Amino acid sequence: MLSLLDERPDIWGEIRLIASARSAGRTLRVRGQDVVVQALAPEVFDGVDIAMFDVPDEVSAQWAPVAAERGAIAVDNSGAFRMDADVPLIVPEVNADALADTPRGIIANPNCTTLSMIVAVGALHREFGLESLFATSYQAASGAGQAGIDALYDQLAAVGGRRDLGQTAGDVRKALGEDALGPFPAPLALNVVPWAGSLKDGGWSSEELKIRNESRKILGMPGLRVSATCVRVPVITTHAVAVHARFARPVSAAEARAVLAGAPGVAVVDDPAAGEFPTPADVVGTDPTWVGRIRQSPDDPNEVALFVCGDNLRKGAALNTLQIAETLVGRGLR
Ligand code: 2RA
Repeated sequence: MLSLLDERPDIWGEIRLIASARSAGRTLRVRGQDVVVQALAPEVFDGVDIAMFDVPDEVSAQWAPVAAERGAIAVDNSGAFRMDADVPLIVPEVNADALADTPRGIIANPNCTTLSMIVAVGALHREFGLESLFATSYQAASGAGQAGIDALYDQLAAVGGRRDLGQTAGDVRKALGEDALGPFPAPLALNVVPWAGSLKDGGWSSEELKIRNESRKILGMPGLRVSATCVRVPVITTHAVAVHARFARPVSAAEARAVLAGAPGVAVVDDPAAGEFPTPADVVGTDPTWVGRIRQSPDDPNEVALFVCGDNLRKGAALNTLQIAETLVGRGLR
């Protein structure tokens, strides 16, 4: 968030940094200025136009309403308010108009996996009319926080150079030891893990239901047919999603490619003959939603398949939060 603030357009007057009492008093540099971190308290929101929250759900649930009561619009990156009917869930490239209605003074930022694909899906929906969405995610370790990053680096260090591993059932798990799994339910090094989030009804993971529910809300399609499978892969940062989208009419690969190439926030890299398509390692640290492998289904002319990559810490989190703030200001809503 702080490094993106340095890069983004200057819509800011005073910037206040607010954190728990533990971090209060530290000095951080923002937009070329030293700013002393203040401890979270109701008064720190007095006079604030936009309060961007990047904290656990329970902290947002308690404090975003306080910021709103004190006159700020809270842009919240947690899951606390995303599905509340009176809180808009915003991706500026897709549904910025929903910013006009913020009855609680709170705006929610979607989950990073939804954000990694929804700009591309939204652009195609605008043009062709989405009917159903099937998605399989390939999620980076940083989606599980610093503990996820640390676990993956440690596991990679432990298996590095071990040419004996990955050949017998359970050998990687045994070599690492159960304590090395970190926040993941199985080894991530030399592996993929079909799990992210917590267990919900019917065997779905919370992450899979977030993709479904959030996509429906952002696109304004409460009955949209959505099915997702979320998988963790040994990548540090940048989520990838294989998307199969069915539209109201036949859509050729060329038509889909042209729409995506012209869509704000989307970058198309799609030349498989030359080995060119987006991969997390090639796009991490960048802002766009990267799209490649655009194909029309051979069995259903209305269905398009694509492979999407988005940096889960930038567009998937801090960047979208900042874009919401910039859009509020750009539209004169703040
Ligand atoms: C994950 N999307 O990747 C989650 C983080 N919010 O685990």
